[in-house]
Amino acid sequence: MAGLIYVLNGPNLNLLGTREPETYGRATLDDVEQLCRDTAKQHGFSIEFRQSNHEGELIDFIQEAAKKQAAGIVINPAGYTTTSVAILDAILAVKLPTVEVHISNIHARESFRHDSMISKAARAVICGFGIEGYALAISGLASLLQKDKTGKK
Ligand code: CA2
Repeated sequence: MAGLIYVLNGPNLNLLGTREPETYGRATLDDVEQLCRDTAKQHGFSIEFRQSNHEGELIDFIQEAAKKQAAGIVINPAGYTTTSVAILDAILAVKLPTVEVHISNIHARESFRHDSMISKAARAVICGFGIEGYALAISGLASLLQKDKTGKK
């Protein structure tokens, strides 16, 4: 295995597939986890998949990722996207390559969803592809990590 990727999910994402299917689709968080595991495996990575409704717990997960020497992080910060200086600081502190993912196209929605704190520390941002965005984020992160390793652009 090339390494470990932490996939982190913020508040209310445990409700995926049970509410608001017009915005977030019908797949459950278990389906997202399976998709992430399958995608990571194709690239030789394993994943640690977590969800929390609590800001501090998400920060603990980010610090744990660094402690476990994870290769990188994929995070859907959900409702903490535009407000959490603390999650931004955690990502800046651990310096792990981080890809931010959103199921919906946040830029086509209410303006309060547009300005992400987390994007300031992310290597890349994906939104609007539904849960497929998680697979794209993992593939993209695997490619970034490979390029970092070989020094190629
Ligand atoms: O599109 C995304 O992935 C979001 O990060 C989802 C967040 C929202 O606050 C962001 O602006 C965009 C909300 C997550 C709530 O998840 C639910 C899932 C199913 C049903 C209800 C909420």
